[in-house]
Amino acid sequence: MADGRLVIGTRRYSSWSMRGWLSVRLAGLDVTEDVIPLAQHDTAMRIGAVSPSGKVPYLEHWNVRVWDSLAIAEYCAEIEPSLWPSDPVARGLARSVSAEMHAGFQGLRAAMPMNLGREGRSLAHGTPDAAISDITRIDALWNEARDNFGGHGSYLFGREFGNADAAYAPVVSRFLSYGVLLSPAAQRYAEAVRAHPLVAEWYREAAAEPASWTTARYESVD
Ligand SMILES: N[C@@H](CCC(=O)N[C@@H](CS)C(=O)NCC(=O)O)C(=O)O
Repeated sequence: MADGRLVIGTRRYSSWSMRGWLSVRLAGLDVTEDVIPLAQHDTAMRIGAVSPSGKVPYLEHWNVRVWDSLAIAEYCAEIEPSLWPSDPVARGLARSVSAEMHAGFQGLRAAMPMNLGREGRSLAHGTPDAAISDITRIDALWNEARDNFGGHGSYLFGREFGNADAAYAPVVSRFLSYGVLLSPAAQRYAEAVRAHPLVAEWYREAAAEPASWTTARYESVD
């Protein structure tokens, strides 16, 4: 019997679920995974029945209830501290860039929603300024983390894929599917994240979701 459950939304679309799932899997929690398809007639009712915020991801582990991807990341790091870098300066940056993702980049998120089933996307009316400035900032912060703490590893803080990489994995998917032009180091980082076994597993499971879970709300955007 599992130690709890993780409730997530449609893998194809749910960037917040992807972040929470990555942290949970990296921490090795033994939980079942319940998927609630997004944008269906009963989605709000089904999520509301389990998650106090009315949003996914939502985690129950032993007798602990945690919702919101950043809270889940912190909870997972209590169990597996290596999800944050051990060096306090690196850890400060890892927490900050994760919080920056969690609280911001609305321009990018609005212009380029995650859809793991669509590659080679383009924006019919060009990339809005707000998205361009988010892309510029993300490229810079990835380079700052990698230049200072990446060492010989492929990830933001070295060889281990941690909570900060989980926070940016859905951003990577947007950059790759829209063909966003990045600095060479940021492009290499994006490709390393996409190739990580857990990210690849999430993509595979997204591709295996029932066709009936696709919805015009997410498919009709550029
Ligand atoms: N700040 C939250 C955001 C969670 C969120 O917005 N989740 C979306 C799915 S990606 C959701 O549950 N939406 C409710 C719905 O679609 O009915 C987090 O970090 O977990």
